[in-house]
Amino acid sequence: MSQNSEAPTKNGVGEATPSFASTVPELKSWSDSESDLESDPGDSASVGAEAGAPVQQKSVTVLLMGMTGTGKSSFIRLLTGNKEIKIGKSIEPETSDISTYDFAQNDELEVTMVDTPGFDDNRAHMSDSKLLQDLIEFLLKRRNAKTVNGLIYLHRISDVRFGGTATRNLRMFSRLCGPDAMKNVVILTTRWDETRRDVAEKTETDLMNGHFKEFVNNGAKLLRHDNTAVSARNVISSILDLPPIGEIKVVNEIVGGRSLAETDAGRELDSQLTQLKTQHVEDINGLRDQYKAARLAQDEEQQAEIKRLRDELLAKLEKVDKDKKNLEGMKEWTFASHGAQIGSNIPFVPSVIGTMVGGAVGAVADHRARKKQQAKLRRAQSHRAAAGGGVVDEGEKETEEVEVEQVEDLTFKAQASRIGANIPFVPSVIGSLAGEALGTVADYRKGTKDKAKAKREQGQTTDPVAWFKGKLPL
Ligand SMILES: Nc1nc2c(ncn2[C@@H]2O[C@H](COP(=O)(O)OP(=O)(O)OP(=O)(O)O)[C@@H](O)[C@H]2O)c(=O)[nH]1
Ligand SMILES: [Mg+2]
Repeated sequence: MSQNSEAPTKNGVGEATPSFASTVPELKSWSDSESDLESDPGDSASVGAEAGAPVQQKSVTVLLMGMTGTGKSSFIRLLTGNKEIKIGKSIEPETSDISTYDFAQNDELEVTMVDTPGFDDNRAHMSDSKLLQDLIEFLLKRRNAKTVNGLIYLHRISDVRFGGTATRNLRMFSRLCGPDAMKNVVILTTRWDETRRDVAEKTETDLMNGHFKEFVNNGAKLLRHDNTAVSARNVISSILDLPPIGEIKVVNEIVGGRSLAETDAGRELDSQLTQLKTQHVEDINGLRDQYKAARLAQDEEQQAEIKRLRDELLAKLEKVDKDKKNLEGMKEWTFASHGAQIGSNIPFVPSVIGTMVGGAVGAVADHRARKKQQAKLRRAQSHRAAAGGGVVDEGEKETEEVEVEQVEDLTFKAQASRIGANIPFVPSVIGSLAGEALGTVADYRKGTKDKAKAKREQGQTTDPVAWFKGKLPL
């Protein structure tokens, strides 16, 4: 039996479920909590089955977070068997992008695991503000399409002290998720395989009464992982039964109109970066006193070492300073300016209209891209003509001509009508007509603009007052 299977599973009220139970995915968990009596997702699913309602989610998404080196990528590799997932060989951070990995739990259920890098100011090529932005953009992109069902926060049980970076990551995680998501959180302690059992258990108790207390009190589970596939699968099984979270706090904040910098997570990061800056300045100043002492003692080796440390700290200070400025710039990063293009919906607007507006935005982009493509094709044609040569391949020429034709045919009217016809819940004829009407107006206005432009280019005036003046004698 794996170590994880012997682990007590702590739920929101701090009860321990029997260890064996957690190894059997089919078993429903037992608890004395009244809320369990009111709603049992397992039971309602089976009632739904009888009534012909959808019985099971087809897709489940699990997001992993935690400090670098805690074993996020290793965990996903164990689950998926994907050998291409890179895991760290040194203390240097390994993962630098957010990546997803899919695997089939069974015939009816696909699980998407999301691997993320940890927040770490020592990371050379990536900043924490960029990571926050990436996380938010990632969550917005998947908004509604694939709701997050579970969040796993990893921590090494072998760490004798809860260091600064661990604290920073845990605080960021807490601010990103918010208390409401905690029922879907698993705090996973790793490296049980390499830690003395009594020491690990003592650390676990300390964590439960200290750093993880707020999480457990809000409903998070505390589980153990011993680096085996069985243990990883048990953890995932405990998440699959959970109902989807909806949106986690940071997404709601952004969609509700806050800028990225003004979300709780953004503010937390700002205060962390300010703290780091102060710390680096203090450390550099402390080194200055040591340097003076080394000079008095004429200890050249010591002087050189202190200078090296100072340069290292200066580089860190510069990086943090840059990161802080970058985060300040994200006061401009709002759902309206960025999120709407990333996410599928617009805040407070019914999804039908949101989809239409989204479609229209997409169609304009599409239109521009096609215009560019048209110009490119034309340039290529005129170059060939200037070079005196035609298109060698007749088939290619034909394709090219069809492409130009398609591009030219792409009026707003045609596009709007196409979008209108696809509005959900609106009969396609009506949607198509409404879209066509809007598109016709847009085309008319565009046509007028184009004519005015052509006249301007020929030196003719389009200003009615000037035109009138031009008609006056003298
Ligand atoms: N013994 C033991 N080693 C582990 C465990 N989990 C991870 N490791 C090792 O810890 C190191 C870091 O693991 P990763 O999976 O790369 O950690 P990560 O959280 O993805 O780290 P970043 O990508 O840098 O954020 C690797 O050498 C793993 O082999 C575990 O449960 N037990
Ligand atoms: Mg990793």
